[in-house]
Amino acid sequence: MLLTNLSIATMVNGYSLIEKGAVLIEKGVIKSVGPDTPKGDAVDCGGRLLTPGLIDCHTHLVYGGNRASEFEQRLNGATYSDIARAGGGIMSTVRATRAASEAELLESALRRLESLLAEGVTTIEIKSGYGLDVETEMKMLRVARKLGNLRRVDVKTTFLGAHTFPQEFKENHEGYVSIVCDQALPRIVSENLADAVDAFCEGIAFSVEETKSVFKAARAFNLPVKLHAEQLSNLGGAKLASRFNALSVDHIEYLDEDGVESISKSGTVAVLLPGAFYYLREKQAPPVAALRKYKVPIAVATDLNPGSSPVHSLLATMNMACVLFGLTPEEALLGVTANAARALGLKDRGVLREGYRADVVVFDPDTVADMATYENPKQFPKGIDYVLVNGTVVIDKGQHTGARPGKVVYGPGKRSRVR
Ligand code: DI6
Ligand code: FE
Repeated sequence: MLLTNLSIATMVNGYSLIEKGAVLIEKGVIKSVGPDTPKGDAVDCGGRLLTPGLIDCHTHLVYGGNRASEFEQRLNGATYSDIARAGGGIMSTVRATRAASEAELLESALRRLESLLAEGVTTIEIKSGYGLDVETEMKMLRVARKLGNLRRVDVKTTFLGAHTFPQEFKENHEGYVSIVCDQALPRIVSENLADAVDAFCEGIAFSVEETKSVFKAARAFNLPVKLHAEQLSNLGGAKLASRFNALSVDHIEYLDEDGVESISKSGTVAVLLPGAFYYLREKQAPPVAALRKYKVPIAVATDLNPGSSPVHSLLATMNMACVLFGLTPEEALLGVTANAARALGLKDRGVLREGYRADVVVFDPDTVADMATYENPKQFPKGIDYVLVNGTVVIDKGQHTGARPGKVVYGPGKRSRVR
């Protein structure tokens, strides 16, 4: 397949654009990217923008219940931490997720996933962390894996058993850390349910020492680690993460320059989550100037979750990263492509270059600034003309093609059917 007459954001060595380019795809892989050379058998893309498939590298897409009442409580003066300490917050979603069947979790997660896919997301990371017991954590991870079989999207899963301490272990932290490390993790590894391990290092969740135990256990199983760090306060989680060569530290509103310097040395990606900053009405923005100064790769993700970021749009999130954190549109695009791939440890995608996966998006907006402006797109859905995943066309002229793995039928006039 040859796509021609394109403006190509290759993202090779940072943001770079080929003004009039073409890309050749063969067997799911990019064969060549370069200047346009007119040929008969090509798809003329009318000068549109071609980017790597978008990567949402931090989500909590699988969960039960809803937390709208907490949004209301915060608007009446309660803080996110107050609500968590009173047994709401993450624990409220834990109760709903434990009560939900696997089929129910799958159904609700699919709806959220669809809205991301319609924007050109081709790889998504999904965390557990609303089970906080072995069975429910595994249930969440199985659902996440299944989503990748039901739709043309590559799903990477992350075990977040260390999201917070469940009610029954409030007074016995050691006991819960042991469940995470000695019971949940070995079973999750033996069933190949997780690609990485994450923790929430915060006053209302895991201390630095407790996080360290989880990281040690993860590394013993050869799983890479990531960390929710410095979201509400500066505990030094990012520094710990850098000592474990973490793939990423996420949120980092309260990260100081010292912390930025340490993650710059370990090659750890800074994942910014403007949806949570926006939704929780936070005041302290992440240290973007220091991240630039130390050349830390910056990624941007939705953090899609019911409590702090019920945001189902990666394009809107790019816009928030620009408006709230001052990223340029080019930085925002890097954040959902090349740097997002890095935050997941993926070396075969995120840039358009020979030998890489043919995950690409042709946008109706013609420039990166158009994308980040999030202006009303001309095409349905969401300004996407074409999406290719691994070389297979999954959106064609804005419409799903019905190219689905497995037994799910989806397309114009058809209802999706989940098995
Ligand atoms: N920080 C977050 O933004 C998510 N987890 C975390 O540690 C959301 C957690 C929630 O409120 O459900
Ligand atoms: Fe999160």
